[in-house]
Amino acid sequence: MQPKTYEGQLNAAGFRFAIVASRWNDFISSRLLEGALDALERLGANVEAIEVFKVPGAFEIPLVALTAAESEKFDAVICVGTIIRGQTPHFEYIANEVTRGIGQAGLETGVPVVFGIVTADNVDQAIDRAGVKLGNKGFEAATTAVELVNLYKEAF
Ligand code: INI
Repeated sequence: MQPKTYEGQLNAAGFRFAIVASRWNDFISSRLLEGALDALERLGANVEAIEVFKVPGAFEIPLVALTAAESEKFDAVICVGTIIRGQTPHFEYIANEVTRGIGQAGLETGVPVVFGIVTADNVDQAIDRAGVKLGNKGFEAATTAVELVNLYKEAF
């Protein structure tokens, strides 16, 4: 049996993207933004079709992502940032809220809002996920966004 199956292509041409990027832990976060831009460029996005929104910390990402998704200016919103565990429960509060808020922005608007946030126990783990040992979460998030916009275009 071969049911009709949808799987988005990796072609960014003709689509518009917002990237919401936080500055906290900027030596890592800036690599995530570079990774996201690199993926979009490699997949054929036009630079004029990309807008970057920089915010202070990851906690500020969900509202800007929601507003960008509501604006009808973008086919997908890519969120990148870095949250590193400290000595206090602060990490859990921020990480939980950012994860929930990014998910909510997508569900409320019907626009793909993609999670490219590194949540790590320490700086080494974060660096590994920003282009060293374990890929680049920004690159992965942007690639996911491109796949999803193609899936939506084809399927719905
Ligand atoms: N913001 C981050 O993006 N990453 C962190 O690791 C972090 N820590 O550890 O505190 C962080 N805090 C700031 C927060 O996101 C807000 O910008 C701030 O609370 C103002 O709302």
